[in-house]
Amino acid sequence: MNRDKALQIVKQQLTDHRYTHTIGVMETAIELASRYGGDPKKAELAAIFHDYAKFRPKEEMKQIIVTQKMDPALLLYNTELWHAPVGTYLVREEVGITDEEVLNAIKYHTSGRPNMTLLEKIIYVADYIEPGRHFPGVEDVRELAKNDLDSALIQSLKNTIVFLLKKNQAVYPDTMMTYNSLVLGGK
Ligand code: DGI
Ligand code: FE
Ligand code: FE
Ligand code: FE
Repeated sequence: MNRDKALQIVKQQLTDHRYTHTIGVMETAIELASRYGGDPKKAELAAIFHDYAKFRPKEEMKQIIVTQKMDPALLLYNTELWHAPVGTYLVREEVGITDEEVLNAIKYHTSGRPNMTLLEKIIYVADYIEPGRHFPGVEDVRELAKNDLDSALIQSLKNTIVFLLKKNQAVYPDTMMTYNSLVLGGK
């Protein structure tokens, strides 16, 4: 699918603000792909659709998690986690994307997972550092991403975990496992 067609499809699913974020993730992901030897076309496609399900009703997302037999623990944690795996399902069903690498990059863009592929890391980090992001610590991650994608990934996971802890929120186990596996050198 070409970029214009993909953007036209995703625009209908998003607010203007989230669409602008998506463009930022797309441009950043392509840049990271060229820097780290990733596939720029897959990075483009995964970035465009990464937040496809962001504004689906919670009830619909819950239904999909249950009927598609996704991790039931998702239902216990922050609902913000749901749009990533649900997005993968909807992008396959509604848009017809079948590339497993692209689908996995969408699926793991919020939580990460141990042993992430290069494409998954690119989308995770691009989502965190795209130019529209302004949270504390983002500039450090932008600097790290210029030289070392894994360091950028660890730092963004760490920031997210600390952010959740400060708000007294639970941390989804995959997020913790991703962080641990990177720190322990599993990559
Ligand atoms: O969809 P975006 O806002 O572009 O970004 P995202 O998909 O990375 O969503 C991250 C949000 O999810 C962030 O505000 C924190 C929240 N969240 C809640 N629980 C967890 C979590 N993020 C991670 N990584 N792990 C959690 O356990
Ligand atoms: Fe997201
Ligand atoms: Fe993210
Ligand atoms: Fe996003």
